[in-house]
Amino acid sequence: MRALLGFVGSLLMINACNGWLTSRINRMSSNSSSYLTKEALWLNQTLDHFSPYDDRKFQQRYYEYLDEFRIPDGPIFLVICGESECRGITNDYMGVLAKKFGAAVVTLEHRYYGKSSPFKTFTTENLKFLSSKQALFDLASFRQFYQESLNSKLNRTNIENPWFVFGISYAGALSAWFRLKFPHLTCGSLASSGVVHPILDYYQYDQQMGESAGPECKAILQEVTQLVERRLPSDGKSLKAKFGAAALHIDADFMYFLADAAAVVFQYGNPDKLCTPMTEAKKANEDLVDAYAKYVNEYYIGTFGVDIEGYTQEYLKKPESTDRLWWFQVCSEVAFFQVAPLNDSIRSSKIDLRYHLDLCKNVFGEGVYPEVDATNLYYGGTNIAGSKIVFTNGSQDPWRHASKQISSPNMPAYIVTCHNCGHGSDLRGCPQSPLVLEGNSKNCSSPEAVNKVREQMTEYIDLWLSECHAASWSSM
Ligand SMILES: *[C@@H]1O[C@H](CO)[C@@H](O)[C@H](O)[C@H]1NC(C)=O
Ligand SMILES: *[C@@H]1O[C@H](CO)[C@@H](O)[C@H](O)[C@H]1NC(C)=O
Ligand SMILES: *[C@@H]1O[C@H](CO)[C@@H](O)[C@H](O)[C@H]1NC(C)=O
Ligand SMILES: *[C@@H]1O[C@H](CO)[C@@H](O)[C@H](O)[C@H]1NC(C)=O
Ligand SMILES: *[C@@H]1O[C@H](CO)[C@@H](O)[C@H](O)[C@H]1NC(C)=O
Ligand SMILES: CC(=O)N[C@H]1CO[C@H](CO)[C@@H](O)[C@@H]1O
Repeated sequence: MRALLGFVGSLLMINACNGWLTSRINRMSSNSSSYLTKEALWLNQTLDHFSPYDDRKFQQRYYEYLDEFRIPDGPIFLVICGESECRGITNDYMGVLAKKFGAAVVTLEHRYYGKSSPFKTFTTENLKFLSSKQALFDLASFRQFYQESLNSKLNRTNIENPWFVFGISYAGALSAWFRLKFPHLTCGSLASSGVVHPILDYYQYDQQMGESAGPECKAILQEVTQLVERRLPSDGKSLKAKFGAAALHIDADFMYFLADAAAVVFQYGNPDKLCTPMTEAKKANEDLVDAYAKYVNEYYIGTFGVDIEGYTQEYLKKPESTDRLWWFQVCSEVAFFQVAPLNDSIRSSKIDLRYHLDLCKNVFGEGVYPEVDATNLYYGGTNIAGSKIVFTNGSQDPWRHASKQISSPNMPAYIVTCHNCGHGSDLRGCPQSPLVLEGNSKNCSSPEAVNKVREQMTEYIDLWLSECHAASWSSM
């Protein structure tokens, strides 16, 4: 998680990242009722879509859920899996949408993650085919492959079902970008907390944490950072041990870990798990570092299940470490470095651009650099010239400033506003850890806010699917 888009983490399970966004959540639960299906299917995928000479293939995993499918002409919902292992089709609000629309739901594991890796080890050389551009092409060729295999199952040729793509977080960005780059292959897109705007120094992440925490809790978290910074030089070893983080030899890695530990509650809709005990400790005049250590051990390491090892650069350098994957995408393509803002930061000012660039260099070697400008040139950032894309964001989610928050014609944007509305709340409900099944909105501090946005996005899905249908009938 350092990367924290998804989270690099370790055992959650909702959907996406290893990087930052999501993956922790993904690994969190292996409860089979958390999935609509876990039965893996495979296709042979092209390793390099952009080389005219290289015809190597690798095996890519996918899933299909047909229980609600209205044969033969129901829509096909492609749920994009992001930067983490994809263990099945998550049983979140997608299950409700499938029922409502009589849709088949399919999910493709992102190349390199989980069981869809072309290589056994992730040396920097082996990672060269890991990019959002290759991943989008994978999705396009999967879309054709699946439509053809469905056609042959139904004993027909040249028929197109209406498709719609979905994704959360990095996968949300892929969802928007898929519609942008392959508009003929989908009727529309939902980009839930889709981070379509790669930013080199993403200081807004920390700022949003502060805003979500509110002035009182923010001031306490800032005080914790100052206390830790003051004690580190003389008492580093025992201080780190208190947090179960003795393995973090590099002080800035430790400070990053402490910042992530706080971030997670805002990202996944649990602000009170952190702010309540910290405010109480402050009122009782307790040692704030001890109170924070208690929270980190019980919640971040305990309940949330983060793995400290993922924060050590020694570990990230090992070619077999799967945490390298998202970091590689970060260090080569999208950055989103969660740096300290110049002013009023929660995290340590040691977490700056230099820290991240050094990490990239240390972990991947000279020559890997986050080409954020090139990425934005390719996709357009918040000026994305797409159409029929719904953008949704949670009001408390530190990632929302990397998404598209302003509506434009044909690309409506909604914000899900509530006290615990975080990353992907529209599809996952809240809070997301401990995991709430089926994207339930009942534990959101304002379920109506979530349900309202769900209604709005459902109207667009309906409209765009029907326009797609009309077009495909008229061309026949
Ligand atoms: C799995 O889900 C079921 C149904 O929601 C629940 O009763 C059970 O406690 C869950 N098990 C675990 C290990 O989370
Ligand atoms: C993938 O390739 C292997 C080896 O060439 C082949 O045996 C298998 O049938 C292919 N799978 C699909 C789904 O085409
Ligand atoms: C598919 O079409 C073929 C040729 O018309 C026919 O023999 C076969 O019974 C059909 N199968 C199904 C499942 O409809
Ligand atoms: C620093 O942040 C505070 C609170 O957000 C703001 O009032 C102040 O104007 C900022 N100062 C500078 C120099 O940006
Ligand atoms: C949801 O709310 C109910 C009470 O309204 C509470 O008992 C339950 O623990 C909450 N679940 C989560 C995951 O917060
Ligand atoms: C659609 C929507 O509500 N967008 C808002 C998202 O958040 C930004 C920043 O807070 C607002 O300026 C937008 O209006």
